[in-house]
Amino acid sequence: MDPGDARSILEDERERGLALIAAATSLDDLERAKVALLGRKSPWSQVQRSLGRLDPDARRELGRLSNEVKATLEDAFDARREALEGSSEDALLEGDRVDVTLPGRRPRPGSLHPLTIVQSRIVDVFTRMGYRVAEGPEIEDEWHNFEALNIPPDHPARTMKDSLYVDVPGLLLRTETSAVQIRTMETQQPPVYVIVPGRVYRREAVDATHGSMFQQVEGLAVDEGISFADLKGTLEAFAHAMFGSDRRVRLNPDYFPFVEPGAQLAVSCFVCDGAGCRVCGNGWIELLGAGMVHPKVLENCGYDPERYTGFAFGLGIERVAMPLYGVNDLRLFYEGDVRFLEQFEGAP
Ligand code: 2NL
Repeated sequence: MDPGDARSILEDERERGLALIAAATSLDDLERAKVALLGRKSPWSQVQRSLGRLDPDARRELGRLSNEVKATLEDAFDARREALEGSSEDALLEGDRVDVTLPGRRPRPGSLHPLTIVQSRIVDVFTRMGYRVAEGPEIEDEWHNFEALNIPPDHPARTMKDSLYVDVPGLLLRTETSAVQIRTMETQQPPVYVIVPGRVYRREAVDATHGSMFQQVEGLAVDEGISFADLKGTLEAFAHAMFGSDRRVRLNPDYFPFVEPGAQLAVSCFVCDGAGCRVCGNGWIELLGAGMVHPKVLENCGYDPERYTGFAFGLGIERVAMPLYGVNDLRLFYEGDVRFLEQFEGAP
């Protein structure tokens, strides 16, 4: 290569290179410019390779120029890379920018589950009468769940068909919260006035009015001189507090092994006042089972049935909530559908 040509190529490349580097708008652009200017096939590399064939004076002079051009371009690359890196960071920051002046997105307020609302209303009615709240384990032994409640081993409620047993022999998911009242009586002397909310479990097919789990509130009063009239008066006061003071109540005979006598309490329908409608069917809403505590149950807990008497009752919260809110399918309470649940926002 002619030394004059080599010189002018190097000088051109310096100009072209500085312009190319300045025009690069991204780090990729810049990398491509570097290959074009100083890569193996670049004009600068061709001049570099031809230096060895020049005479010593020209080689020294052009060698110095070639190194100068390379150093100039590399400095320009480095400066441009720093500028581009800075601006890509700016772009990232810009993308993450938060406009603190925008109005906030208000989170949906949660609300109490309808069964929770009804449960606390029921419990409140009794705590205002002086009852204490008692709670206990959901996995029970056969003594507290059956034996102490006067449910003998051959009773149908005992079979696997109606109960859900766990893998430990003798333990099952409680079928009623009565076990908690048994535990209360075992550990304290009368007078006992307790209200017991909780989940109970049955081996039943799920349909509109039954589930394998339901929520119960049971009550127990044991003292000297408690009569069936106390049972009726207490439950009437409860019905009035839940459904309004115009309600009438009636007791029909019923059987539960842990009470004697046993009864079913119904309240006149608050929609049709006893005439019969969609909510109640025949004018009466069956609310709960109740009765005078069986003497054997008192005895099983170490109480003297000659001295103490008591009444007890048990209700499914769903049974109270359904007529109260006009819900006709129990499964709605357990599906977690927000369209159903949001209707109870702010419910009393
Ligand atoms: C119902 C009926 C009832 C009881 C529960 C009870 C508890 C003890 C002693 C005597 Cl420790 N009785 N509980 C009494 C009558 C009925 O429940 O249909 N529940 C959903």
